[in-house]
Amino acid sequence: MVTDESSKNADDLPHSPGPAGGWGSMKGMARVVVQSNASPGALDSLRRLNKPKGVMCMSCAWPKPANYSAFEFCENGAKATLWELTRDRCTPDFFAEEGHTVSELRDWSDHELEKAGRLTHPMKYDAASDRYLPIDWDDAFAGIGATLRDLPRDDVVFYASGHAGLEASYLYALLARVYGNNNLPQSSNMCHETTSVGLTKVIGSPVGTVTFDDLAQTDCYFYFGQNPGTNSPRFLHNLKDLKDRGGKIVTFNPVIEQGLVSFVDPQNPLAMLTGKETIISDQYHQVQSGGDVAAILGLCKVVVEADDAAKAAGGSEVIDHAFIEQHTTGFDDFIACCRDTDWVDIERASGLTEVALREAAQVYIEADKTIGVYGMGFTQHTHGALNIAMLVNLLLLKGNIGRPGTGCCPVRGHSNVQGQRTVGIAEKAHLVPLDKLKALFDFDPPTKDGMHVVDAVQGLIAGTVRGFISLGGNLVRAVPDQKRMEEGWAAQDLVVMVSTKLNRSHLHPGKDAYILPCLGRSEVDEQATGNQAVTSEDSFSMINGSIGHRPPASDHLKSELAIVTGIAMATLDPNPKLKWDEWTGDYALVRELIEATYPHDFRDFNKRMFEAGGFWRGNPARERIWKTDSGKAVITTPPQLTSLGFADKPGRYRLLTMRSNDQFNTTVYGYSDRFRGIEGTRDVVLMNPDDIAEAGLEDGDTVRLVTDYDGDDVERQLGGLTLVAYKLPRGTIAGYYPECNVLVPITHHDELSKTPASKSVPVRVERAVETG
Ligand SMILES: Nc1nc2c(c(=O)[nH]1)N[C@H]1C(S)=C(S)[C@@H](COP(=O)(O)OP(=O)(O)OC[C@H]3O[C@@H](n4cnc5c(=O)[nH]c(N)nc54)[C@H](O)[C@@H]3O)O[C@H]1N2
Ligand SMILES: Nc1nc2c(c(=O)[nH]1)N[C@H]1C(S)=C(S)[C@@H](COP(=O)(O)OP(=O)(O)OC[C@H]3O[C@@H](n4cnc5c(=O)[nH]c(N)nc54)[C@H](O)[C@@H]3O)O[C@H]1N2
Ligand SMILES: [Mo]
Repeated sequence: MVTDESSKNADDLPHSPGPAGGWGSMKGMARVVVQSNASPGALDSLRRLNKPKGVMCMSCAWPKPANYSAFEFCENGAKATLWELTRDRCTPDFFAEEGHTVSELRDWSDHELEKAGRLTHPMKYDAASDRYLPIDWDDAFAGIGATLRDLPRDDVVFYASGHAGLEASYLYALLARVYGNNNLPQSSNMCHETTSVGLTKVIGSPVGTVTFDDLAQTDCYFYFGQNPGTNSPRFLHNLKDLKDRGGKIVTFNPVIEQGLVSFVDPQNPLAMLTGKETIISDQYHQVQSGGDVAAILGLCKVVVEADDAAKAAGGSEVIDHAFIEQHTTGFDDFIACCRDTDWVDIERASGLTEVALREAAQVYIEADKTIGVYGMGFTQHTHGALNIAMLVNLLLLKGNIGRPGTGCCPVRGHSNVQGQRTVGIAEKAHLVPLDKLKALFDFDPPTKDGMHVVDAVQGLIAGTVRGFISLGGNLVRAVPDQKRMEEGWAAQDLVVMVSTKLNRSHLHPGKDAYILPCLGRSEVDEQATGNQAVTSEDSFSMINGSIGHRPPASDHLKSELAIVTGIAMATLDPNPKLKWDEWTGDYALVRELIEATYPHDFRDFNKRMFEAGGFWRGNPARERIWKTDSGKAVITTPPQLTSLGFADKPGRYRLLTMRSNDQFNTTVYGYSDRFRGIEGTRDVVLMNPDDIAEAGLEDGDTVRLVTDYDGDDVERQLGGLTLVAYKLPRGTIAGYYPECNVLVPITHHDELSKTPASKSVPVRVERAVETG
């Protein structure tokens, strides 16, 4: 149903949770200082966050400004840091305790598991006692190496969560290739792979085109499906800056996210004392899940009309025709589609009214410079790449890419997720300069494409994946079809997890299972040539060095890089060009290798790594050089009006899985989602009150969700959820990730990139069967 209710001026919105930032964020931080049992020196680490020669935050990938302020961190960056610097320890004694067999630990919540503290010793699973027992590093490496040498090369997967630095990541990818495969899936396969594939298709760049300078110069943000208040809070400062300059923000999101409503800068004493909040979104449009294709088509339709009218009246054009002519293909077909598509269809598919979309389009028409922002609300759909192509269409119409103050801004997740791809963690062989690797290291790199996360999970379910190395992350909990995947995971010959904290992926051990505990980024990484720095790449393609200062959580930890080289030396045949030992002693040597492999991106790497704000790797699309097949930016005519892969039918809802303000992915810090007013539990389903009434249910009922997927006959359900009446568009419901992962079918993914469509899962809502 389309009502004007779905679109609001910010002044009309409920402010009940209070603005993002402000005292709420101070309280949130204070609470986590207590909850995380942070070490006394942890606050010193916060002071150093995101500053040159300091620690680059281990939370999100939002860039670090060159002109940093005294406190260059946010509430959630602080939480991530303090969570890493906890005094709690998960020691061999923990694993030996009564009630701590692996089977028993499976009953613990994600929060309880990580709360056990930092892992301190390498551990190996012992099936006889169903416990992890301590093991020496040398024995662990030898055991892992022996099994890896026995396994068929194609059956082993080298997964990475986007956290480890560029140096460890480069060597990890090298290890996989010398071992003999390109099975290098990464967390971005569940995240911004849609960007890597979809954006490349239309503008020839796998990454965003904006930098901080653009944020400082823009007039306007069109903001889709990203939640800065929780997932990239430092962005709120840039949004506020724009508002202070009189710019406009227009938001499209099914959920009213507080960070996009209002913000009090916690670093501004006057604002804190007076509680003066900045209204962030001038317009907030509650598009239905999957409805952005139609919404953006509506915006473009208005732009085309306005351009026609201006031309007829002899006024100046709205569309930048000179740019379109010189730089794009597909324009004529697309504007024909804009003209031909009826408003009733746009309204039905978006859930927004023509009036609301006209109001939004007017802001776009009037702004000289616009930036388009998006996150998981775009990428995690069956036709997620189409969402991205539509946003690019909108931007291209007015030449809003490759001009100062404009561009396309995907907001990345993990702090080094983008960089790991840059330095070779890639399952697609053509993305890697294999000839350079061959010349540098004197081996024949495999040329066959490796597995994506979705392929790996399917391989695990089918029993064809037999060995799994995991550089960070918690894949068992992060992927779709978690229940089915657990069995396949446990049937493997070898599972090796390089981790800082205990998680669910440790609790389904294969025949041989190892937990290899590593240093966190905030800790001193002492090697033969002294304390080592590591580097990472943020959402704006800026490369930053990071140096840990805290004493390690245990004397038995190794760095991620040292663990990678330890496995390599125990597994691979000797080769004088592979100097694993030397590289471990001096990470600067690894940076030289990265520079030799990617000379254009990493020129003078060791010299430039501590430049304030980082050094820029460059992006041709920003210079209007389009590395597409046609050499031009592609304007896409949408073949359909939603990004959904299924039809609506009575009783079928679109479930979007979301993050709370108290988690980092599968790491659950606590149970307070204060921006959404949900406290004390994560077992909830949010639903529009009219939908609740129509389904014959009541607010507060206990319900279960049942997947209603046409693609297979597998039964998927999740019970014990409390129904919460919530202001959502009709037909769209929301629940938390990772709890809802059992409901997501592994084959339900973006058609181009295979990114799981976790923001539109077809489900039914059923009242829980009364027992007793
Ligand atoms: N504190 C904290 N920070 C994090 C993370 C964390 O878990 N906690 N995770 C990190 C990672 S790996 C990532 S990828 C990012 C994730 O950051 P985001 O990209 O913000 O991801 P989500 O929180 O999953 O949800 C995105 C938003 O999309 C909206 N949405 C859902 N469906 C649709 C739709 O169809 N259309 C539109 N327009 N909007 C929709 C949701 O309501 C939500 O506001 O954050 C990173 N930073
Ligand atoms: N339904 C649904 N599913 C989703 C999503 C969604 O929105 N909805 N989001 C997807 C997204 S965007 C992503 S990125 C994935 C995330 O998937 P992953 O990246 O695999 O998972 P994380 O939860 O980030 O990993 C947490 C674990 O990382 C380890 N860790 C923490 N710090 C370090 C470190 O410094 N080094 C090492 N080696 N290990 C460390 C800890 O042991 C911790 O338990 O999940 C995806 N799954
Ligand atoms: Mo992510």
